[in-house]
Amino acid sequence: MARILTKRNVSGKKLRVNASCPLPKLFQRRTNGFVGFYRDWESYKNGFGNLEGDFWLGNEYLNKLTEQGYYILRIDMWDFENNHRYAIYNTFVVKNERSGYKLEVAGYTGNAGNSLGVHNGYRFSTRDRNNDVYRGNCSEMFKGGWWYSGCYVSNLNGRYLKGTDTIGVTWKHWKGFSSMKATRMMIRRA
Ligand SMILES: [Ca+2]
Repeated sequence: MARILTKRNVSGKKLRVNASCPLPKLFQRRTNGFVGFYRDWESYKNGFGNLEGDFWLGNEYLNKLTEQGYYILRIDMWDFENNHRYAIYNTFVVKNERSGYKLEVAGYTGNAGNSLGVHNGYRFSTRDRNNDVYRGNCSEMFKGGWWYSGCYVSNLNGRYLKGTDTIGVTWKHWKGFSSMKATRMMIRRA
């Protein structure tokens, strides 16, 4: 039996979410710099961007889905030479807003290296919501919204750029501070 949740999508329209759907659900995509990811709390909460292009589906959406079922997280990434790597986590939960959309992630497999594991247990931070454990503001320093700890080992919502820069779209276990050409993050019912 399908469980339908009602959510507002990135343009504010209500959408129906089939919570029992086994198909992968894309919630982040980077392919170019046309959509800026240096956004505030409300933007990351409700989602932004273009579902046909680059977007973040929304922390509220992730919370609603992942707290009521078991979800696997899959992350794919490509460098500017079109090499591809992936990371899979067999546990992925985004806690509610009150918790700061705290991340629970475990069970890494893949070939990209485990650059999200150290973010386990940390709250989401945006430029206007300093929830990290560093004395400064990690989001402001590294130009993204993420589960910064003190500050990061991955920064997939960083600034889209070509080259090596700490504010880029980075996954340290694979490419260090070399920014990615493309990324996508998706969840699938376990
Ligand atoms: Ca801080």
